[in-house]
Amino acid sequence: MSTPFSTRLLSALTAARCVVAFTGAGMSAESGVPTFRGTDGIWSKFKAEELASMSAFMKNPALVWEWYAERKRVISGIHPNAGHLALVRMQGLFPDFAIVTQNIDNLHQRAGSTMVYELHGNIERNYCIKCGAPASNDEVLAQHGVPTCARCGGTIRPDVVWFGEMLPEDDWRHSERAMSRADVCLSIGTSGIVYPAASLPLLAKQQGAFLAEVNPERTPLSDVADEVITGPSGVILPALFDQVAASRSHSLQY
Ligand code: BV8
Ligand code: ZN
Repeated sequence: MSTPFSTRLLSALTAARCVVAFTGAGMSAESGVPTFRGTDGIWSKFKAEELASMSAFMKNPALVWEWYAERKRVISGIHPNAGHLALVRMQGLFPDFAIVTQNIDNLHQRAGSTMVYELHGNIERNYCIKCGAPASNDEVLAQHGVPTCARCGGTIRPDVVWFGEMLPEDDWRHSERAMSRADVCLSIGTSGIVYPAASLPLLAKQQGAFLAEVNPERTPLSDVADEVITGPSGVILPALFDQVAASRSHSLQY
């Protein structure tokens, strides 16, 4: 594919010490995971507050579990795509590289990325609301309806952040620090409307990072970004890796 990247982006990445990738559901679209707000988005069938909130869970735990069990089954049957793999290779190019993801699908880790901060939890983890005991997907999916804790009989929930819930403190702090020291922030496959996550690329930019967006559509972030790269991450990221790897090895020789 012809390079859609500006010299400004390529020189920022060639000179960069710290690069942070901020990813959303669009990162996994080419793996077959439906996004939240796109035309085929999951939310299009449901409204967020109907399912991804503690009040929805207390009101109708069976419906919420039906939705998560279905998503767990979808996610267990798919694989990281070329975009995930390109970010694994990018990690090897920079002395300081991190992924801050809103995704709960575990695909960055399955692709081989090791510096991953999960802002909204992980669908492969579950825990008992009463005693906090962790429960595996095998355990919860083996039970029909609302799974209960083997230790205390309490109700089990997915280990994800629901609307109105706090984000995990450690991951949040590490993400803020990474954004504050980033030379380049790549915002990939996110509509940028869920807060406080969506404030992170803005923080990076305020601290002086070059902010590039990878998305087939424009988002609220597009007007703030230094570079908007229009296209699917599974195609853009491998091409970007190739260009940056070549440019960085060239600059090391001279
Ligand atoms: C909190 C986990 C407070 C669960 C999720 C009004 C204004 C501002 C904020 C609020 C407000 N009202 C309420 C709030 C707060 C609320 C919020 O932001 N609501 C939004 C909807 C307005 N936030 C919260 O409640 C957060 N908590 O605020 O707590 C608090 C404070 C103190 C003390 C106690 C409490 C918690 C938010 C977390 C919710 N959990 N997920 C689950 O997944 O089941 S959010 C959910 O949305 C996912 O995590 C998802 O990642 C996230 C963001 O969506 P995106 O990832 O961006 O996905 P989306 O589909 O939207 O976009 C996909 C993009 O990809 C599109 O742009 C598309 O063009 C693009 N794309 C498509 N294909 C490709 C592609 N890109 C690249 N390549 C492709 N091939
Ligand atoms: Zn328990």
